[in-house]
Amino acid sequence: MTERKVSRRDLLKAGALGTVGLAAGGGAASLPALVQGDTAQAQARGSHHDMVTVGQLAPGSFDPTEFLTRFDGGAVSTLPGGQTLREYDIVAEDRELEVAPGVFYPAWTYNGQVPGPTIRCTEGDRLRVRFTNKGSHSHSIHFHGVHPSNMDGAFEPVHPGRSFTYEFDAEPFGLHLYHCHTVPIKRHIHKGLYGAFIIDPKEGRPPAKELVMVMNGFDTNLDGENEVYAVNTVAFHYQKHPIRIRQNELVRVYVVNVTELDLLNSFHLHGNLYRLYRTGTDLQRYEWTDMVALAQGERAVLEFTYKHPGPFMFHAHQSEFAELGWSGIFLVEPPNA
Ligand SMILES: [Cu+2]
Repeated sequence: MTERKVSRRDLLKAGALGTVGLAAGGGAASLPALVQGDTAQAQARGSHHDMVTVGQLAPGSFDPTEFLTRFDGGAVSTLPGGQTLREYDIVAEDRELEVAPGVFYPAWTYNGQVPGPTIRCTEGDRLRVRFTNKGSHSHSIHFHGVHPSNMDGAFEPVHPGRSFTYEFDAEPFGLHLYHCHTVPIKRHIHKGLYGAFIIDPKEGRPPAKELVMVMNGFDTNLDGENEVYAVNTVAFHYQKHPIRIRQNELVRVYVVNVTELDLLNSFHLHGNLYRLYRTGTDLQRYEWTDMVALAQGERAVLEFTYKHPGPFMFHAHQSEFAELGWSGIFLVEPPNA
């Protein structure tokens, strides 16, 4: 596969065009044509009311739309005594990712994807995670949450060709994450070894359309700063492929920030406010806002319903991140549409 190095400035230009907005009153039908890479051409063609993005990924690439709603409950059985057992197989392997059309990143992955699978269970379940390292470097899995020291993944790197089984009870309920904890950690996380880890409360949460968004970034030219920002890896994916939701439908977004090389990331919603449940560990107390800033490792459960139909943006409120790919659209459709 060819690797095209893209400077921060090149993508910034493409991205800025990508975020100038939608035609007034536009729905999915009026989402404008895509322009392949060439920003001069885009500028010539685009009026201020066109949304322009930068081409398509190769067929068969990781699909962020599918990832949004794909939860992995593992292989479920019941232990003597009645406790639910969930078993997972997680394999670390090196794989090249297409993080924007024509822009490739040599990633380290869990199960061949970045983010890794969204692990989901209920508080009190027993988790058994068989980790096999088929990558080129030593790795581990460090889960956030409560568990014994020897299951923490911090002190015993799993060398290439070796495996290790992590086993612990899932607690407390909330939105957590998992990631490699092998030194240098900055490199191992930035390379792509992370995923969301949801522990549901025993009583559950109210029914909703549920979405997982992992905020990440990629230093594609190895200059020590990110050239590409996204939720779920692919720059501008949800701007090109808006997330369809219903007017008055309850939407719950599990947002995890794993962005490396920047101190903060953020989530801003247009035309609405959300209930912000930090770490998802409290079902009662929330903040009513349209903006949250999260450091690496911080996460939050966001809940909202849209009063008005139409396209609404969501994006990092670091404008630079938004212009480099971390920008998307909710397309709110009337209930009878
Ligand atoms: Cu690692």
